[in-house]
Amino acid sequence: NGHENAYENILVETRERVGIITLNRPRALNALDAATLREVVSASTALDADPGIGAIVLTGSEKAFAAGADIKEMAGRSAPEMYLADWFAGWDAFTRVRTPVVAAVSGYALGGGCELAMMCDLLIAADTARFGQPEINLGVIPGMGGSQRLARAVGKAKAMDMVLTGRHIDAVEAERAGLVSRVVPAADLLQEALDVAGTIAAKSLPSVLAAKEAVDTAFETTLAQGVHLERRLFHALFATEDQKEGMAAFTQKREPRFTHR
Ligand code: CO8
Repeated sequence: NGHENAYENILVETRERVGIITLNRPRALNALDAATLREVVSASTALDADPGIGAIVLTGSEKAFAAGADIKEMAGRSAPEMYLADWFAGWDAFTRVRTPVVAAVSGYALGGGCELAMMCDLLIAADTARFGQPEINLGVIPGMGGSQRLARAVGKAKAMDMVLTGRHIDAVEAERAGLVSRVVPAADLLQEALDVAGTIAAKSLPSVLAAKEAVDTAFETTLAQGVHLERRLFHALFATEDQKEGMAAFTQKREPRFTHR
């Protein structure tokens, strides 16, 4: 189906309606350099445009989801160079993917790795996962949205703790703090993520996209505006055959057969 293109730093495959992107730069613990950014954006955008894909899984290796932005690539650059290149702005395209993305995190998710995981819609962690924003140890701060998304995900107290000290947290602490939705044994991580993605991909796609848009809006606007948008999206879904089918199936006590999936 055309998604298994020759990328250098990622692997892409599809299983039924689920696309899988695997960060694959083992010699640098999946550090996110500019080439990897381009490939993740290209692969996720292509999967997003494919109506045969209903959910995407983003994962790394057992040892590292990603150990950060590529420090060696940035180390020698000047402020004007960083500013003129608008370093990291390319990741914004990844956050515009409308198809739900499930991050499956094993091992290190540090710096840009933690930030990339937080750009996904749902985080599932292996019990080996370690999350951190260690940029403070490099004389900088998070640059891929970490200070903002971590504060929204875990609140000010723990975000300040992590961003100011560079301390890593383990999977248990990450789940307790609300950063991840589930923790599973490392050996079960990919299967769990594929099950979650498969469950989402089996729903009616318009309702899935609307649901993601509605929840994302909660982090961008006031309560009244968010509730208003939700209600309008809810009304609009009554224009789909799948709303008729879903509600008919409920009253007839059978499984729905959705058309838009
Ligand atoms: N960038 C580039 N290369 C990396 C990175 C990285 N973020 N992380 C690991 N690598 C490389 C190592 O340099 C090493 O390469 P080599 O074999 O050529 O020396 C290889 O991956 C394996 O790593 P280690 O030998 O260090 O493996 P360990 O198991 O001993 O340690 C750690 C694993 C603890 C994850 C360790 O690699 C580490 O601390 N990595 C860096 C973590 C970090 O600080 N991440 C934040 C990066 S900064 C960021 O994401 C936001 C932008 C901030 C701007 C910074 C500007 C300078």
